Amino acid sequence: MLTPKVTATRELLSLDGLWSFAVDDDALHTPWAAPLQTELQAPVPASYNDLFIDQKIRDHVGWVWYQRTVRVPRGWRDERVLVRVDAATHRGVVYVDDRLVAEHEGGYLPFEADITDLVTAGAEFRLTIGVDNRLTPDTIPPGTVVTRQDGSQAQTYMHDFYNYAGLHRTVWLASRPRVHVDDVTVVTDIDGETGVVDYRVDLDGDAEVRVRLLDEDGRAVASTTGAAGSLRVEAAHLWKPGAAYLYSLVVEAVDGGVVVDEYPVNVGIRTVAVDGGRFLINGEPFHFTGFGKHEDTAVRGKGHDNAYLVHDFQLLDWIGANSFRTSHYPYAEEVMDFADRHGIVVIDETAAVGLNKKIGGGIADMLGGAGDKDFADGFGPKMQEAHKREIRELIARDKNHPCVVMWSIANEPDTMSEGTDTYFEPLFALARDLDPTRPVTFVNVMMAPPNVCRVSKFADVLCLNRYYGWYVDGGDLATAEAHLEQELRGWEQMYGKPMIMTEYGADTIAGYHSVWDQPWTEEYQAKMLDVYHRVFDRVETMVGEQVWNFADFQTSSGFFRVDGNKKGVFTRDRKPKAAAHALRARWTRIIEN
Ligand code: GCB
Repeated sequence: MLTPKVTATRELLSLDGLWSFAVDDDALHTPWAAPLQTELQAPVPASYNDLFIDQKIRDHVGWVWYQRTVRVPRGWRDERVLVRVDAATHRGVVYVDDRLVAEHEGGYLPFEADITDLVTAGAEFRLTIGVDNRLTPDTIPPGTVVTRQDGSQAQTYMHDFYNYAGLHRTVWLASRPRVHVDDVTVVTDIDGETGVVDYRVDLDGDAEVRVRLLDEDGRAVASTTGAAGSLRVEAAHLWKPGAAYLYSLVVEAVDGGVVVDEYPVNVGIRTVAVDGGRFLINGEPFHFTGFGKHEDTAVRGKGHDNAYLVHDFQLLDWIGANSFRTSHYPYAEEVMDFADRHGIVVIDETAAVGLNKKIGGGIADMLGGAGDKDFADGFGPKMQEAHKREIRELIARDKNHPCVVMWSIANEPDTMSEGTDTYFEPLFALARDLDPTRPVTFVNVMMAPPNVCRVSKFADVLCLNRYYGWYVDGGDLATAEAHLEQELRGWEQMYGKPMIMTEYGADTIAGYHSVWDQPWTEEYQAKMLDVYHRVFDRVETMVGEQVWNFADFQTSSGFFRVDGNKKGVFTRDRKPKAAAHALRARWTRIIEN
């Protein structure tokens, strides 16, 4: 499914703004059938949880409803009309007047419906979107709805971020020609000084395909015809980390000499490869610096916000981060486009987080936490189906982004237990089948060291989350350093694959200080990261370091989280803690070399 765009043949209307909003309760029967009876309005995009001073809304389990009227532009008489929802977390249904037009599961990926036959150019219709925030043992991510003493329902889950819900990204009304470009796939290669751009176009309807590749000045540097082919660009500008260059592949569907559809795709010419213990971009060893992030800000929760997008990337640049991981779900397409444009490297992760009944709220089960101990259906065929769908939809959405250098199919799943290898093997195969050009990985949990993990053998790159000096050896940095080095050497010896530390960090209260090795202080966070860096510098196959986390973020409540997770190097409102300055000194040195 192509991202909606305005082109010579396509128009687009953002439906963002204030919508009528209601929480589903017994009184609300068919909320789509009539104007929503409610006093509330909610902004799109935003999570609804933190908007209202109402605990019931914040903790609501189940459906909520968004509604507005939409007028179809009068000029769209001869066009197909689509509604596109960039994200409905975690399940969405769309009604045009009283007709159901789309249903979708998976809270972080888009879906659309062709509503041409139900609407009239120039006229209004009622658009109602239902969003269900429930997670079950079969969903990705998984969770369990439990019934409290008073009979009300509560959502529990194993992952360590708040279960924000709602319409987190833009809702679009889009026009599309009847005969149109349905999909475009681009794969690039480098042949000496020449850039190679292989493309494939899927059309809906009969037409000829014409493509031309424009450089950043809009000059055509190559062109050809046909639904699939290869373009060669002499003296190509490569897409490089920190120095992006984007060509535009303009695809045209031509019928009887008339361009009936036009669709452009940004193309960064670059290669990605794993070679022994090295990770190569354009044939050169690449060392990842950066973070695991979250889509998370005060009040709007997981709602996409372009101001934070720009500011976060400014901070990444300032601190010397050349990469991030979309922990723990696919991010808004605006983020991916921005990373393409600004040369930031992305490890693109599915929403498969918390597939681990030995973890509660991100923490090993020994601490109690919110973990669901009866997660008996975990790793069943239903979950595997959902997991496959997440991989398919993620790769379909993001396959053309040069910033994406690797797929991460899960974060910290149980890979210790019997059967987890048979669960994961087909998922790796699927990802490789869908995209043979990028390495595929998953993120390994501390409970599954090299001799225990049953799944690392399938990964092209070892991505490890480690908390020596925090959950283990807390406050004892000397022992943490020894344990960390011992484990990394174990991985190196057993696999020899490139390794990235995809999480390491310490909860830190901004403004809390000590001259001692005192967990939660700014000094301790900086010192602990230093310990890791010393070890990384001694281990040859370490090809990356992504601190947990870019910024403080909200989690479910519990005695182990004080207003959320405080492992941010920046506060939730993006103020630097002391560690930010230390990281900046190290990373600017690394990326300049
Ligand atoms: C992890 C998880 C991450 C948590 C983090 C923590 O291993 O991957 O989601 O937030 O630990 O801070 O505990």
